[in-house]
Amino acid sequence: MAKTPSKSSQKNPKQTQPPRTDMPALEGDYLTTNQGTRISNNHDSLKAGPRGPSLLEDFVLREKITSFDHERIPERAVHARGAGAFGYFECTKDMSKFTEAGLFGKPGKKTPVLVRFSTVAGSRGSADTARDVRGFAVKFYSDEGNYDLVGNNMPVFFIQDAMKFPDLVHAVKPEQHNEIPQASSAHDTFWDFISLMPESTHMIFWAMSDRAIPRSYRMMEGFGVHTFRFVNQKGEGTFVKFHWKPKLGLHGLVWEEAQMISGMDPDFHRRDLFENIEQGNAPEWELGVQLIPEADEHKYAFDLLDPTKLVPEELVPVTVIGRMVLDRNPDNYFSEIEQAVFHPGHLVPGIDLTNDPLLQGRLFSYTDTQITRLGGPNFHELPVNRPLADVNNHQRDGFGRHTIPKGRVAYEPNSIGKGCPFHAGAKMKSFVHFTERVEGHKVRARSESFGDHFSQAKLFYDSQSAPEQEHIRKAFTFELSKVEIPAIRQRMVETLMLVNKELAGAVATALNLKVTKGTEQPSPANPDNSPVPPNRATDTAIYDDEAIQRPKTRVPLPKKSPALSMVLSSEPSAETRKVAFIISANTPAGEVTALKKAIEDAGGAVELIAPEVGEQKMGGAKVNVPKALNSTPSVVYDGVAVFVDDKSFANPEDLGHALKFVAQSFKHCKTVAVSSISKKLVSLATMGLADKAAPGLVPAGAKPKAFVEALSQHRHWERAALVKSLPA
Ligand code: HDD
Repeated sequence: MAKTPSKSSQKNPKQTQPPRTDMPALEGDYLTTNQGTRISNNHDSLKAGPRGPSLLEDFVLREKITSFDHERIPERAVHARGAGAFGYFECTKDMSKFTEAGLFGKPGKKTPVLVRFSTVAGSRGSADTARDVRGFAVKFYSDEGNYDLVGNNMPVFFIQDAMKFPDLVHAVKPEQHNEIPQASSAHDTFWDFISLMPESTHMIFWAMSDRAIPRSYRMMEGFGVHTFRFVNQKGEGTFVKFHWKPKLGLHGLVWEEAQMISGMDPDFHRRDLFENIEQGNAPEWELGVQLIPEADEHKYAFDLLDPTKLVPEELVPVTVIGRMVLDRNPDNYFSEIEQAVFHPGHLVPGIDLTNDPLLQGRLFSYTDTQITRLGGPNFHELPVNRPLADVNNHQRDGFGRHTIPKGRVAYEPNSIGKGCPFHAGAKMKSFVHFTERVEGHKVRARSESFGDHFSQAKLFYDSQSAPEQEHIRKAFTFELSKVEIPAIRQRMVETLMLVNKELAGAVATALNLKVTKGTEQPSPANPDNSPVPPNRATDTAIYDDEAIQRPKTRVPLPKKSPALSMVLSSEPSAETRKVAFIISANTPAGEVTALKKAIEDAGGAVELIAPEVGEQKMGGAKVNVPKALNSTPSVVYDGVAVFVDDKSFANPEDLGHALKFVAQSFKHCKTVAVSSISKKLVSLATMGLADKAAPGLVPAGAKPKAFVEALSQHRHWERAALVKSLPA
């Protein structure tokens, strides 16, 4: 009689954490070859005489060098640079009305996760703080199989159709003739492409905003980008958009700071994530969903299937359904992060796809790329990729197979294996695709409902606070000033005209260009007759499928959406903020102790910096100093307290370092505390600008609380106008 599979959970009862194949630390063990043969000498190759030639028969040397030669695997074609951590997702709201996915079914239910954050354009060794989109990929090791939510820290994308992805990536990657620049979009080919692709306009505004230079991975949002579908047990669908909201709020760096960090601490984001998890500051996000009934598919002024559009929270609120905590660092980056495989097609029952043409193309790309990257089809057997749910099928062989299938049967149907494994019927929590009715003409074309490329860019820009708008203007100016071909700069300014004339005018002036009127010209790519500048690639075929019944009046966009602004949507907090204390032998120790306590009580951290590291005197106290002035830049801190004067240093170079540290902190709008001895030094460093009261400048004698309050503001953007003339 055939064995019936159990109806209960598919989870392998033995495992509650992502599976691992641990190699313990090798203490007390003998060195061996890969065959287990003990090695007598790991320093010298086998030679014919101590000064003679090495011998080919040295299998120990050859095995070691062969292994080394093949250590690197191809880096990811995009998102090569990244950092990851493990943790858990906890469901906080019963979503079973909308989805049968077990991980969203019961409040309190915990599911292990792996998250990998990344930049997109740079190579694996590139700097963390490049201006770029950040990948935000989450693998849920759910009882019903692995579910991957492979998103970004921006809710929209550059292009509408996967057909353009290789072009986009080739345009942003280093230019092919000289392989320059690394991890930067500030070059001709990128802006050439963008200026010819009106559909990229919305996303380019996000990419020029501070979202593209996050302070920390722990302080960014994540988005699923596409519209997905929840499917419940009755087979009913609901459109869903996913949002990750960080507990620490949304914060960016100053662009100049980001560039400096690229040189001074290229691992800034990886280090920040790793250190905070080690210190017990487990970063946390809420998972929110926007739910849209199937019946409302055509309700809005934009198309839900268009990945260059978001659904404003004013139209559809975000409902929080869970929280994610990252509390464990990888033990080995290569095994657990470099070999991790994410895929938008790794789905579980209850979560399904839509016909977004960008998503559809992704479904092919992610498996395909792993075959090159991980050398074959068995990447799911690597420990970090293995599901907790049982894997039972007749797939066999291939490079790097770990599983040892037993018995005679590798086919279905079979009788020799008692018919096992069986098909899982719909009631057995199997994946059943949402039964969407699909019909249409076979066309290589785009829906006319994808045609408005500017309204949401305008909404995004209009929703920003004044300093954020200024940062966007400066980012456009910076990037375009690196573009060598004048026609590209001109085309981009014309695009900006279609979003905001003032912004376009300011960028044009900064680039010494003339503002044209943004030629208003109807185009097939713009059925709504939104203005399109000339010289565009307007050869996208638009197909208006009359069978689609769209209501005559559709819900318009709001005028503003505060949720799109980082400044307007974040609460002040000093939690996990890092403050530098510059100290020396003549530092007033009492002031240090009081401020340190206040910062730590608020959840922040303090690091002492002095001319020398190690144990030393600070005022009357003895302290251990972890960081030296000559090797520690201001840009990796959120604020500074200056407990030194211009006479504190025996070596004039150290005075130079201290002056630079304070000047940069002040210029980058950070909180700066003056102590009873540092007024003159701070004045010298800031060219007298700090002599008067300034936002975020905490004067000598102020209560420690005042510093903490200022620190929790993140940056004091109001100071930007004052510090323009300070050199960096
Ligand atoms: Fe992609 C990796 C996110 C469009 C093809 N993508 C990759 C990663 C993230 C995203 C976070 C890194 C995952 C990791 O950490 O390992 N990609 C996105 C988002 C997109 C998007 C949010 C649009 C909404 N991607 C996209 C398209 C294609 C790809 C349209 C191709 C048609 N993406 C890939 C890839 C990568 C990848 C080449 C490189 C390495 C990998 O997959 O595993 O297949």
